[in-house]
Amino acid sequence: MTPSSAASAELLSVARAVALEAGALVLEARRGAVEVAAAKSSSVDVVTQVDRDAESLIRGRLAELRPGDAFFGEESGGGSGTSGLTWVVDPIDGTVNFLYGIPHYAVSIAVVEGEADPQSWRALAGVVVNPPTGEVYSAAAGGGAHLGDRALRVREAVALDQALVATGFAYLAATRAEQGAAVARLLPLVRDIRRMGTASLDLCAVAAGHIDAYFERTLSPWDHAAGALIAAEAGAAVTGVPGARADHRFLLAAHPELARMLAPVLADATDF
Ligand code: LIP
Repeated sequence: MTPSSAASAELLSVARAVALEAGALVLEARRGAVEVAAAKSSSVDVVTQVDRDAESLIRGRLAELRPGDAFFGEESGGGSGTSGLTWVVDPIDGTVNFLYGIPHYAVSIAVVEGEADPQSWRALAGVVVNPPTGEVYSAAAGGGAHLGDRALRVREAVALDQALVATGFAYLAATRAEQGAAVARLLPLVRDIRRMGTASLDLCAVAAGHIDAYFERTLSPWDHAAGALIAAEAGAAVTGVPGARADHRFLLAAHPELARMLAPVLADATDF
């Protein structure tokens, strides 16, 4: 049974409290030396011990606060539950920014009804915390999107050649070559491109009106679960490949009118 708005508000409160705790751990760790603990899908897809420690804190606190819920995290994988709810967690989204000390990374925590499958889940609440800036983006389903206590709304739609568009690239060189070629085709058609390195914050930037659109391929569920809800609750259309929801194949977030203009251009540029 879908939780009530009061239950979603409670879930949001849990997500915010745990994200802030993890954010404090990450920020403190960044004051010292940070080293690569391991490489994952490629030599540049790295994880630090801080990623692992932050996810361990988040997983432990959620087990205390929400013992019947399932968990799905970037670093420690899945864990079953009995409640029908799943927490989808990226302990440090923008790990490479974190590793280099670029103050643009986030703790992203979402809770969904169902499994951690973007094609079937119903996002109930999401929080994205940027520890270096203290920004706390949040949304509950049907409750709007907020930065702190300020309500967020996407920018009004602009013409394609006025659109400031953010994107990101994969960790595999061959995929980056395709993505770079797609951006090269897109760049003369729009105002400009931004590549900021953190999907969840890119989605929050759409919600806050700091960019007109964001698209990316090869994202994982934990990259977009919270940010996509925040963007949607701020009035953005968040879409995937034609006929599907946003997932690893493709994600686009923008004002609905701009999304309608941009989707076919991106489909042509990215050959999906
Ligand atoms: C990152 C995403 C970003 C993408 C990066 C990377 P991570 O997630 O947030 O949008 O362009 O390549 O996937 O790996 O830092 O959690």
